[in-house]
Amino acid sequence: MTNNRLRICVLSFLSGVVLAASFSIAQTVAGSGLLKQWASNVVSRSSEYGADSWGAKQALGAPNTMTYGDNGTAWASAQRNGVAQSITVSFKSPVYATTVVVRQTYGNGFVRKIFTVDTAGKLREVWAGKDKTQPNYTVNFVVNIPKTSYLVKAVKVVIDPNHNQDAYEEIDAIALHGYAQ
Ligand SMILES: [Ca+2]
Repeated sequence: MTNNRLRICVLSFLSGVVLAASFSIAQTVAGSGLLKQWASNVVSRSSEYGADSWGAKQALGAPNTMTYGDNGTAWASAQRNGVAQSITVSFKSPVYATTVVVRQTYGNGFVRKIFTVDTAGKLREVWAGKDKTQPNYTVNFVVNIPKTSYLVKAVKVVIDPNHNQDAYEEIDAIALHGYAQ
């Protein structure tokens, strides 16, 4: 086997691993009991740019938008700018939550509020503040919260579409980390 062929084999092996990893929806960190899940269902959204590309469903599953910019593999609201927008997504396994991750891929820096939704459907605001996520890169905006005393089945993310007047504010994926007990 030549060096080049070897390199191609290694690369295709690595891309296979990445591909396999990107499709897993949930993962437990060995030994800790910490469950990390990507969103599995859209509960509601204020609006969406399309039913398929840029639709709310694009915020589900593991990240698949790997370049910063206006990509149909991420959720965008119907209007480039305007009133506050939101998306609520649910997760397969309710957890006592510790972290919410909002993967921003365009117009970054737009998250304004995060709510948890418990198993009875009750909303609680768990974060509000300044999202200092910078543009030009795909970024996992990580919000750590005190471990909730209740099981969380969904999260609502409120965004400001006016954060970047020249861009849509786009979310590729949303994760929930927490413990089953
Ligand atoms: Ca905008």
